[in-house]
Amino acid sequence: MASHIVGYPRMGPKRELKFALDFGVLFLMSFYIFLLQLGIETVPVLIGPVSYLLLSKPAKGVEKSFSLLSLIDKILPVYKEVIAELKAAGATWVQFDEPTLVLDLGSHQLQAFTHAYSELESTLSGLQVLVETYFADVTAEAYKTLTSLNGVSGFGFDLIRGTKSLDLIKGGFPSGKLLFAGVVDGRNIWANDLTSSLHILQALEAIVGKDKVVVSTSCSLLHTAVDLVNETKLDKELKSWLAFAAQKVLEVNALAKALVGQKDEAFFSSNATAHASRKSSPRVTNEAVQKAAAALKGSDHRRATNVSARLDAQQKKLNLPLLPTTTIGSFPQTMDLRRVRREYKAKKISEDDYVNSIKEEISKVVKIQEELDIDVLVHGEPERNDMVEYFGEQLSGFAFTVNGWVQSYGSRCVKPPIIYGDVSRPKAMTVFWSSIAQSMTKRPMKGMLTGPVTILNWSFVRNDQPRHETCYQIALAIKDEVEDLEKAGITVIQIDEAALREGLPLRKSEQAFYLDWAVHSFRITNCGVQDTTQIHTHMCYSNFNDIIHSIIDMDADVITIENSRSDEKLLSVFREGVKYGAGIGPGVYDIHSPRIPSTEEIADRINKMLAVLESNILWVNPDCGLKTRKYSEVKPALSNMVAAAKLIRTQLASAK
Ligand SMILES: *[C@@H]1O[C@H](CO)[C@@H](O)[C@H](O)[C@H]1NC(C)=O
Ligand SMILES: *[C@@H]1O[C@H](CO)[C@@H](O)[C@H](O)[C@H]1NC(C)=O
Ligand SMILES: *[C@@H]1O[C@H](CO)[C@@H](O)[C@H](O)[C@H]1NC(C)=O
Ligand SMILES: CC(=O)N[C@H]1CO[C@H](CO)[C@@H](O)[C@@H]1O
Repeated sequence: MASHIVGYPRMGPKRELKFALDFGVLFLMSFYIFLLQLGIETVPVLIGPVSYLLLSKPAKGVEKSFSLLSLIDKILPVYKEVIAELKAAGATWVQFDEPTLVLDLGSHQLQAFTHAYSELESTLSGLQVLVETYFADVTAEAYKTLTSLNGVSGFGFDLIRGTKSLDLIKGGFPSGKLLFAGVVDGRNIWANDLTSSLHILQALEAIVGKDKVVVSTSCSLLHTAVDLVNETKLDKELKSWLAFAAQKVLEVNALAKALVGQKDEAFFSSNATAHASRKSSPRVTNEAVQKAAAALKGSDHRRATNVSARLDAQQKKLNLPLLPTTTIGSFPQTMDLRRVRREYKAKKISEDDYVNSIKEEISKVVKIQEELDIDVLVHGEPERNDMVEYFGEQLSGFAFTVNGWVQSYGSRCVKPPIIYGDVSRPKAMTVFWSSIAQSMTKRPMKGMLTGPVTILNWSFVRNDQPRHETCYQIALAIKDEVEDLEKAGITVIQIDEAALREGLPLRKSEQAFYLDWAVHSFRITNCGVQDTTQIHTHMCYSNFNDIIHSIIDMDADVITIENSRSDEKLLSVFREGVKYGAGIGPGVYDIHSPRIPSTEEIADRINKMLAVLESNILWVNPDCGLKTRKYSEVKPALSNMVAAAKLIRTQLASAK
């Protein structure tokens, strides 16, 4: 075996956990045998036993101190059974994914690997065994443990992310074993630099021996788009820079052949031409943007006045009641709305008709909110398809695929934009609609933007400059938008950073650097506004207690948080004494469910929050946008929410 695709297609490691040992084995066996009967021999892939436990969550009610690793001897017999079945079916190889080997593991956890593979050794005999790692490089300790495992014939490394693994291999590799070199990026969409990869492979071969290097993708191809072949909207030049899964398979094969002296010169030279064209293309480089982003480095960006003084200035202007009510941004996206957008895109309806339909929808949403007596309104985002695509389509440096879907989780898929060049904003993106919406009401209308970190994380990002540089460029574009909104009279602007927590690197050593540039990028977007302009941000996944100080450092005036599914967790951080002076709106009800919460229930939630947060900083809002809900659910739920806020306001006033 000289080339290898890391388990394609299949479920991601976390998903796999749920299935692996029950349904998964069944699937695995039936797929394996099905393909074998067709005469195609595949490598069956199993999540490795230690990663299986380390990535599992204890069931509810299990004591915190319980170590999942203590279950290892319970699950190894199941692994043995599966391995025996695979052997009986005729398998010659088996792959164990142990992605947790790229985490910061302690010696106890590392010992679990040694123990598990020693236990499996006799069952594995007669099989070729590959242990794969991916998504980052491995530490020196993990490398030592991994390469000393018993019964293993090959080790796989992600050589795209991080450089440590490469150095470790250069420092020594067990003789006679195979090295699965992940030189083709499984998580991005860029064409491989074949010449440079070949050099790396040749250098590795010089260390580990002839015929001991297997060319591989850096991880499963689950994380990239499927095939470039049907991408009709991307131009020829841009397409020549890209490789989706189907193209990556060709790259892996071309590299493997080249390594044994059968280099396809035409393939290599055409890819070299593509690389050269990408490097020198004026579509990629925008001098002015490069300069502006470079000027940000090393300097700090913060609003001049501290948050408590700003909140005072804002309150003078906004004159909001205690426990102000608001929603996160989107209102239900009806079939009609989707049809209008689709027809406009397909040029089936005129611009005038489109604008009028959207205006009508905004007017409806504004009226509903006024009738409900919500304090800070939103326009409902009827013109937007998606939080990132909407902005990407209006920024330069972005491209969009027609079929570039990637599985996000379960049956949910996303179609990330491709950032291929320096990012700039040719013209205002949201001012038109926000101004129209504001003109329909006397109440404050929130301007709604997606933050730079989220745009970055939900896109396929350039690999020819560091992520943070791309992020700074997006931040500057959003900054222009924030300032244009302010000029247009929008006094509350929400900049969503739903993905801030999601982008956190796996390894602790890299987390501080990430948080630093991510938080800095957010501050850049709004450092230029007046004290009286109120900046909100919204975040998903309340599990960010570990980064609470970074969140405070974002210096937003108000933060709303998806919370209602894990109330206690979020509030505990404040109970433990973290000082939070800005406004905060932990979601008071879960919009992911059609259930309509009662007034009492919401009031109870607000009271729980008031036990740990000051009443003058607490906001009342649902936990997320309402786009996936129906009006028949949204209206009564918001009505109860406003009633609950009013109830507690009265109680607070009479308690004085
Ligand atoms: C590409 O389009 C052709 C023709 O419509 C179709 O048969 C094929 O399945 C498509 N391939 C992919 C990968 O979508
Ligand atoms: C914030 O700034 C105001 C005036 O600018 C000052 O009086 C106040 O002490 C500052 N508060 C904090 C917590 O630094
Ligand atoms: C965001 O970034 C993280 C870390 O790189 C990654 O695990 C996650 O899949 C990304 N999200 C999306 C939607 O690409
Ligand atoms: C990703 C990429 O550019 N692949 C190209 C490499 O060269 C061969 C041969 O010309 C093309 O077929 C690939 O599309």
